[in-house]
Amino acid sequence: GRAGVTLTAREPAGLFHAVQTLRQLLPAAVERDSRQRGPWKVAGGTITDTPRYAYRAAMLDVSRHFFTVDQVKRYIDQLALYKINTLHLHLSDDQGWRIAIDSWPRLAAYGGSTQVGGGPGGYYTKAQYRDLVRYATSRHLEVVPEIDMPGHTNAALASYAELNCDGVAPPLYTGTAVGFSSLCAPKEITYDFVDDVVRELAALTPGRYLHIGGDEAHSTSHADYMEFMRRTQAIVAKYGKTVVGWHQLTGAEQVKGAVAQYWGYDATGAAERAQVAEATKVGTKLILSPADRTYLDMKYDRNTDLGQSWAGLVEVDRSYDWDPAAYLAGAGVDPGAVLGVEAPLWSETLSTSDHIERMAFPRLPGVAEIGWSPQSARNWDTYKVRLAAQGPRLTALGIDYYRSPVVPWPAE
Ligand code: NGO
Repeated sequence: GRAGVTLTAREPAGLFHAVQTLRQLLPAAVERDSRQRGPWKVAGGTITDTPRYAYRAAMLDVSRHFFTVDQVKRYIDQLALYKINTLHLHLSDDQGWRIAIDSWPRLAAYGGSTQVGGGPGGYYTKAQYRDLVRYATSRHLEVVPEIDMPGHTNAALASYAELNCDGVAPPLYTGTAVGFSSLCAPKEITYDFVDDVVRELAALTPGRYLHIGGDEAHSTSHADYMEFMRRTQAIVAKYGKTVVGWHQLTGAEQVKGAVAQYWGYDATGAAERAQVAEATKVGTKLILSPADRTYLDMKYDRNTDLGQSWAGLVEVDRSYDWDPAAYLAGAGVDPGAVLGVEAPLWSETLSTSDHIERMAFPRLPGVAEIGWSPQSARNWDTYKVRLAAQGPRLTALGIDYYRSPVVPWPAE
């Protein structure tokens, strides 16, 4: 009406998301953190809105470089503004173990003591982690914790000699190579370790999902990988969580209800795509994170100072202009198998909030729209105009976004 705005929703999350829409209808100055002059008018009308996908996520790699609770909260606020409802935290990798585990205290105390480049690293105490989860929950984001296994485990292997097949702990690692580490699948203590870690992590997790990684296990034999993934999935199920794994999980038998996160790109071979499609036939669902579209750590163009380019250069239009329902249709994936989309941000080259924001913005709002809007309401030519209008809002929020030349930004 003339005097106010009425918001209604079926669930609290809907009201929260309606408020985010209302924020975007107000002038950009509302986003400043100092008092602004009114009056603030909102155009009259009715908006009926509902998301295309239930799973609309962003991932932050806090292992390669550690990010503090406050830095993660800052990112959560930015994600919530665009109705992202899931935060996947990549909590362990070769370079650092970032979550306190009481039964294996050296994981965080020693395994979390450094990061890429050799800086001091860090980890979350359980109290800090619970605070982070509470903060995310208050903004209607579900936290999906990931412990990447059996590869990407040098930080754990360095912390406990007995986890290594040869019983010798390797040194901590601060480089950026992948594929050189593996838990020891034939050793029984490996599953005591996995059970303890999963039990403690599940107890910290009100959400449904627990991500077990499973990518790039180049130092694990195929037989060992099969056995390790079989037993580890059973442990996750025992503690009441739904398994998520990178799509290499589809090379092993999947527990009922498992979710695979596809991170292939244009050069991914037909056999690999077919294996993922095959998995969906037995009920495995998919999260789509194609690296040449949604990887926020890919450089925008040749001149981007941060990031990597192994999946190509990912300008803002390329990142926006694809349809999750069609993406793997050629390989035989039914659109109904797709739970949603996720934009991962890997941190080999990123160590500050400014770095996060220059890579996430303005591509993140595009992934958020892919997750939210029906395909029929989406096209780059109209989107780029709407995205341009976000520029002053990002500025008001203090977000140092990439001024992509393909977006018609207004003069600020
Ligand atoms: C890959 C790899 C990660 C890297 C990332 C960098 C996955 C799932 N495993 O994505 O370890 O950090 O690329 O872009």
